[in-house]
Amino acid sequence: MAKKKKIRVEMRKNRSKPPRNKGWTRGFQEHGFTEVAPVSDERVRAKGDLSRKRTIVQDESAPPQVAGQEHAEMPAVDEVVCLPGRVLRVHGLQSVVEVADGRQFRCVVRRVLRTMNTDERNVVTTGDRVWFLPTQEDEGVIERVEPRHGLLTRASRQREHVLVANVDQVVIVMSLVEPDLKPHLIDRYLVSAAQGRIAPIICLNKSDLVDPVPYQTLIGLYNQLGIPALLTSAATGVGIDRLRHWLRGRQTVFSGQSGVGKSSLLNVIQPELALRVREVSETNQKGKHTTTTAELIRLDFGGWVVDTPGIRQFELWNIMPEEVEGFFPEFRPFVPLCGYPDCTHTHEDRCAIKRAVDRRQISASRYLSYLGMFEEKPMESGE
Ligand SMILES: Nc1nc2c(ncn2[C@@H]2O[C@H](COP(=O)(O)OP(=O)(O)O)[C@@H](O)[C@H]2O)c(=O)[nH]1
Ligand SMILES: [Mg+2]
Ligand SMILES: [Zn+2]
Repeated sequence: MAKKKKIRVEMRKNRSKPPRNKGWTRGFQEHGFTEVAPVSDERVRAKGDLSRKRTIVQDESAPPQVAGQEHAEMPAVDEVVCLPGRVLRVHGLQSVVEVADGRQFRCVVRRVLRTMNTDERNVVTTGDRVWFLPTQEDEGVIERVEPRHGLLTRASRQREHVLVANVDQVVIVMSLVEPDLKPHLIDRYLVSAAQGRIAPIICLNKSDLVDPVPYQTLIGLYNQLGIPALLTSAATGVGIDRLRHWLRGRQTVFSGQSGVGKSSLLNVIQPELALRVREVSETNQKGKHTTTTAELIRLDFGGWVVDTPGIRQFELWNIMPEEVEGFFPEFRPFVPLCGYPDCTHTHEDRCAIKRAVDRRQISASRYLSYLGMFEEKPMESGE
């Protein structure tokens, strides 16, 4: 979370700063003044105007632009009357916010915040840290959304949709079969995690249904890239202890196409979750239960998890073709060896990346993932 400072502010309508004499600090340095006279040429105001003050909470420094939010415009809040909390889930215009003592409030978002973003769904998202004004025992109005870090987003109808905010890591769940493993989809999820600054963990589930030995090569490939990858089974419990170990004390989002076993894994990790996972499910037309909204769930052994709904089409948000290369760290040593400084590693004849693929120094599967993303082909996740 960004550092906060508490400041005393003047409550006045006119927010323009009074003009200051900029020369006085220079005078201090040059002449060694021990005392600086009050700046005399500031406009004089009626005293009553300046004496009404209150404490507010603000970002200490201007935060970097983070996807899906315009922090600079976020209003300060009155911390005497507002409460800080965490958004557990969002239902349309209402969000459920939990405060430190565990109380939950149903909150709407102050209209001024809603108009700050063109994509209304992004104003408040699961995982957000907010300040809200309690209006009733269990109701309130969200006045401020804190700057986000660790975002999982997806492109949805030409807009960015933030699925969850303020998480440390993403467990990318893939099944070996039913549905079949799609290595290129793993690479897309990895790019998306890197974009949102979330550490990835790859979980290859349903390992009870096939011989898992042939998949060790793939696990080795990702481990070499510094990404933990493991085989799991929600049916037999394989890998669950390791997964639990990685989740302890952290904020984790489970991501992956529908049917790979995200909810099942969570239910094995913490059996009491069963009910709560079902709570956020809805029956679709086919009469099948699916998770429809992301919900933040507290783990008994410390930490939080978020189960996400399946994503129909995995489109990357806001990546220029020339930026794709940067998400493939194993390309880096070869890029300077390409024959052209602006080599795209696609059609060029003197391309060091292509040579490295031929020599198996770069995985052919990863290179194909690169090509797919470079050409910006959205990928069916086969839902
Ligand atoms: N054999 C086997 N089936 C699994 C495993 N994990 C999940 N399933 C089944 O796969 C289906 C989809 O699981 P679900 O948890 O709803 O997937 P989600 O859409 O990713 O949340 C269900 O029928 C589960 O029982 C596993 O490890 N092994
Ligand atoms: Mg599910
Ligand atoms: Zn090249």
